Amino acid sequence: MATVNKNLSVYDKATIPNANGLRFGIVVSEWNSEITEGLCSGAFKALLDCGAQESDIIRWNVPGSFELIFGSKKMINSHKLDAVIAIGSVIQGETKHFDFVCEATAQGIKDLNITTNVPVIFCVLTDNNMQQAIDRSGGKHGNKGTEAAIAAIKMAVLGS
Ligand code: INI
Repeated sequence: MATVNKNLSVYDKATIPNANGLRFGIVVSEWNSEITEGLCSGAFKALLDCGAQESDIIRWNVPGSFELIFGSKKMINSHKLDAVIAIGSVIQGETKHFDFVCEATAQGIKDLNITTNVPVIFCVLTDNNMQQAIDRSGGKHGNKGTEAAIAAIKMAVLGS
């Protein structure tokens, strides 16, 4: 597995574009909120650390990961943004629900990247159990929210 013994949130600031003046949206799913709050906090801190202003970051909550698609679309249509980070945590249960939510959310966010002019970063953990989610939202494998923020900055300035 790619993340074994790997901390995902280490970045070299010298290689990241300055985010001062860029505007970001963060859409956060309320499902497994102890995980999504950790991811959001990692993303927020990394954006600020790379130069973004707190007043240039908008956060909205949505009920579940499936709603990240509409939430991100509506945010793009109502604010002038350079990138959006969609944050969710889906954890495998006993039924096929996990597969449908993961598939639809990934496809929906992919569709937004094709149809709108604002990059939407996929920061949705899809884990087999809660421990895997804890390990990736500020635990032993770092914080995928941090990684998403760096991706958002890079995509916001792509081609400029
Ligand atoms: N949504 C999640 O974000 N994570 C989950 O683990 C989850 N599970 O397990 O069901 C989940 N379901 C809700 C789904 O995202 C929608 O909110 C719901 O289907 C209403 O559209």
